[in-house]
Amino acid sequence: MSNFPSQTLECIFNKYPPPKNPSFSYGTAGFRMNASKLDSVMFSVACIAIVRSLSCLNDSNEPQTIGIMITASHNPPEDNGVKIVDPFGDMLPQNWEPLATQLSNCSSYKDFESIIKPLWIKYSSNTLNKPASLVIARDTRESGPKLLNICIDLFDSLTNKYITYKNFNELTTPELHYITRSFNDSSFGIPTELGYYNKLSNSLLEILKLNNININSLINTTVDAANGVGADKLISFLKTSPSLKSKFQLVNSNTNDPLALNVKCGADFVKTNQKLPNGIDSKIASNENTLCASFDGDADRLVCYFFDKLNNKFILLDGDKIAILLSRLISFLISKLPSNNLKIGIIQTAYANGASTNYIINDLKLPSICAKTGVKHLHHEALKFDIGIYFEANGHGTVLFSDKFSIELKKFENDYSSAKTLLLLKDLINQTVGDALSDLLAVIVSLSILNIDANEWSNTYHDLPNKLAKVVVKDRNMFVTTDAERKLVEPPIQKFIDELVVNTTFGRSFVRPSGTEDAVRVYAEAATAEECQKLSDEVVKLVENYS
Ligand code: G16
Repeated sequence: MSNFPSQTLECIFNKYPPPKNPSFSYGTAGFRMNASKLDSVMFSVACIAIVRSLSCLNDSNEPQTIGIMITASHNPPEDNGVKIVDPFGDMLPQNWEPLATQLSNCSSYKDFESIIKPLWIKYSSNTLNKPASLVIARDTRESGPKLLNICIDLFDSLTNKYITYKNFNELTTPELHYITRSFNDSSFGIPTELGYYNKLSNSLLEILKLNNININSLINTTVDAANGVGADKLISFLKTSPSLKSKFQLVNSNTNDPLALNVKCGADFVKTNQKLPNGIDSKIASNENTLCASFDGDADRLVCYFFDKLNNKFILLDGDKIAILLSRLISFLISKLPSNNLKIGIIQTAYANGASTNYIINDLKLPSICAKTGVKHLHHEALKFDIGIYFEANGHGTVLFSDKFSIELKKFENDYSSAKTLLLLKDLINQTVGDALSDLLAVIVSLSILNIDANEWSNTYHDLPNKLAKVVVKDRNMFVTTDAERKLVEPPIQKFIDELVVNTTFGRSFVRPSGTEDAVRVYAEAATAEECQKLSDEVVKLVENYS
C-alpha cells in the first residue's frame, strides 16, 4: 500500500475543521477537554492510530492492531477524551505523543498532510500492502457516539484498501486494552467481551477451588459504578458467571442519565472527598462482611472502603492499600514455595501516603519506586520487575507478571497449589492496564486467601492525614515540576513550600499541573488532620498568589 489517500483525508479534515488557534496537547491520559472541542482531535487521533498500526508489524510483516478509546474517565459529564492503545495493550509510547500533539494543532490540511504523509508512506511501504488494523470503543458519555462516528466516517472511507477495523461501541477502558492485546496475541485471550469475562471468571473460580474457598464465604461487595459503563459491564459479567451474582450489589448504575456520570459518586469522588458516595449510606457501609467499592467513569480505577460504626468513621482502602494487600497475598503465596529468585517491586507516585511507603520499605522489605503521575509512567517502571505491583493512590493500578515469573512458577505448579494460584493470578489481574473489575476480584480473593476482613486490611498501616486540593489557575502550563513531580521548578515558590513542610510534623506537600483537568493539584500530608489542613491551605495560597 504505497498510495496516500490524500483526497479522502482532506475531505474529512475539512468536515471537522480545527479551531483557529488550536492548542491541544496529549496529556496524562491522551486528549481530554470539553467534548464540544474534540471533533478535529478525533480525526487526528484516528490518523495517528492508522500510522501507528502501520509502524508496528508482527512476525509476518502485517500491521498490528491498535486501539482507540473514547473516554474522559473521572472527568465531569460534559468532558470527553481519546487515547491510543498500543499492540501490547499498553499506552501509546511517549515518543509518539509529540506527533499526536503536533497533528492535532495543524490548522490547515496542508500542514496536516506535510506531517502525516511522509510517515504514512514510510511505514506502509514495509507492510506488503496489508491494511492497518484498528479497534475502537467508547464509554457511556453522551458525546461518545458523535465522536466515535467521526472515526467511523474516516474508517469507512478507507476500509479494506487502507484499513480494517472493528467497532465495539460501549466498553470499559480496560476491556478495550484487553481486546487490543488479544487481537495481536491469541495466547492472551479471545478478543471479545465474552472472552474477557470468561478469562476473569475461569481464573477466579479455579483459584477458589484450589484454595478450598466456597463462593458463599466470600465477602459481599456493594459496587458504586459512578453511573458509568462499569455498571453495564458488571451486570454482563455477572450474567456470564451466575454463581457470583449473589455476592454483588450494584448502586449508581444509571447510565441512561448522562448528567449523573461521576457526580457525587465514583472512585475519584470517594478518594478526593474521603466520604461515602451517593447511594451508599453508613448503614450499608457498616454491614458486617460487606466491602464497598467504587469504580470511576470508565472502570479503570478502584477504591474500596467501609464505615467503622464503632468509631463513627469512614475508612478508605485506596490504591496504596490495594497495592499492599496484593503484595501481602503474593508474598504469602511465594513463601510457600521451596525457592524463588523473583524480583518484586512496588511502584507508586508522589501521591502515595507516606505511611504506605514506609510500610513497603520497613515491613514488606520491598523496593518502592516513585514514578510520575500517569499509568504510562508506572507501567513502564513495573515492567522492570518479575512481579511489578503498581498503583496510584487514586485507584489506578495492576500487577505485571513477567515471562520469567511464568517459567519459574511452572516448575512448581504440579506440587504446590500456591504456584498454581500465582499463575492464575496472572490471568485474573489484567496485564494490560488497571482494571476496576479485575482488581476488585483480586481484592476479594486476597481477603479470602489471607483470611482477613476489611477492618484488618485497613489496619495494615495507618494513613497520615492527607488532602488533595484543586486550584484553578490562569495557565496551568506555568507550573513545571521535577523529581517525579515532587518539586516545582516554576514558578519559584518551592523554597516557600519547603519552609512550610519543615515546620509541619511529618509534613509533605507538592504542587503539579493536572494533565487531565484545567487545574493545578496541591497535595499535603501531616501528622494530624489540623496540621494537614493548615499546610494545604498555606500551599494553596502560595499557588493562588502566583497565578
Ligand atoms: C488519568 C490517568 C491517571 C492519573 C489521573 C489524574 O486517570 O490515567 O494515571 O492519575 O488521570 O491525572 P492528573 O492529576 O494529571 O489530572 P483517569 O482515571 O482520569 O483516566
